[in-house]
Amino acid sequence: MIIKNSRTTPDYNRPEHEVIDESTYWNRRQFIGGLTVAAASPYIAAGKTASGHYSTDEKLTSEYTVTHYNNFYEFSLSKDGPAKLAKDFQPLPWHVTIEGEVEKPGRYSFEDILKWATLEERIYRLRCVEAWSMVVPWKGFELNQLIKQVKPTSKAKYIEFETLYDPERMPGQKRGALGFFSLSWPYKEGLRMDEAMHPLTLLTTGVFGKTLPAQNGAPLRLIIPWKYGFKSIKSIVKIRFVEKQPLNTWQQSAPSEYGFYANVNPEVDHPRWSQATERRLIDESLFGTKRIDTELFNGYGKHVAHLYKGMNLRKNF
Ligand SMILES: Nc1nc2c(c(=O)[nH]1)N[C@H]1C(S)=C(S)[C@@H](COP(=O)(O)O)O[C@H]1N2
Ligand SMILES: [Mo]
Repeated sequence: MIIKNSRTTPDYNRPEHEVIDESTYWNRRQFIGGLTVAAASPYIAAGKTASGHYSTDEKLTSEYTVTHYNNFYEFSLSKDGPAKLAKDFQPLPWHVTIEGEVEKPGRYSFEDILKWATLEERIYRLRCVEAWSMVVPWKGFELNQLIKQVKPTSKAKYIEFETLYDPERMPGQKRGALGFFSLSWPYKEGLRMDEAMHPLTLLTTGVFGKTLPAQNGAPLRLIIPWKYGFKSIKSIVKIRFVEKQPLNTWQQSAPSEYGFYANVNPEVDHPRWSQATERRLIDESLFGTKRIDTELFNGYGKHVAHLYKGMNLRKNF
């Protein structure tokens, strides 16, 4: 894990009041949003929580940090590399191929997909397997909205996702080896169907009220907030409905270190470091950030623990 401090960046001295203003703004948006979703939400109907139960009101990570401290190996292995190397990446036009065990396969444009979507803002914690975390206001829609449109068959038990493979536009893909691992392209991820249908699972198109920057996975990326960040695959071009559990890129490259489930779990350490705590990144002062306790399922247990009832989480890491 390499931590870099971007002291040379012009936004480094971003005034504190801007951060506070943002967080107040988003919290207010969430409150209003919460009222509109209340009627449709089974959780609220059951009286479990008040408005905004999917979003956290924790202090947001700064927009600069969210968009300049990235993991996107298709561009670079460093944290500040993706923002620089993806600067001229033009995502549109964009198409997503939907195939496999599905009644309506096809090659859909980004605009086609957006027609199916009800976009909303969600403030989620993002916990990287490298033991840092952020609080991010995403804009997106529940993946289940897309799934319902394309109608999976009864054989569809899992979904496999793929990132764009285009080494001319994503220079990191020209590199085969990654440290002592070898990572093969395209980057792949997978979810079990019930995880994919869960209302917390978002396809996101924006962040901080703006269109998603290329370094954050434009134009369309997954966010699964109870799983380690590597599950949240960026710049998706393929969605395949399958019968068998897919092999995700990180599991393929280091199966003893990264599993299929990758649920955040403070009790199951990474073989090379502890997962009990995390560094919560708030602004560019990365070394000054607080270490906080990591929570099971990244704090989303009340929404998702039932998905893993009876499963050995140590074995299925
Ligand atoms: N295609 C692709 N998706 C990816 C990655 C990547 O390297 N390539 N990195 C993952 C990791 S490890 C994390 S922590 C998150 C980081 O998302 P962010 O840069 O928007 O914070 O993206 C995930 N999705
Ligand atoms: Mo990550």
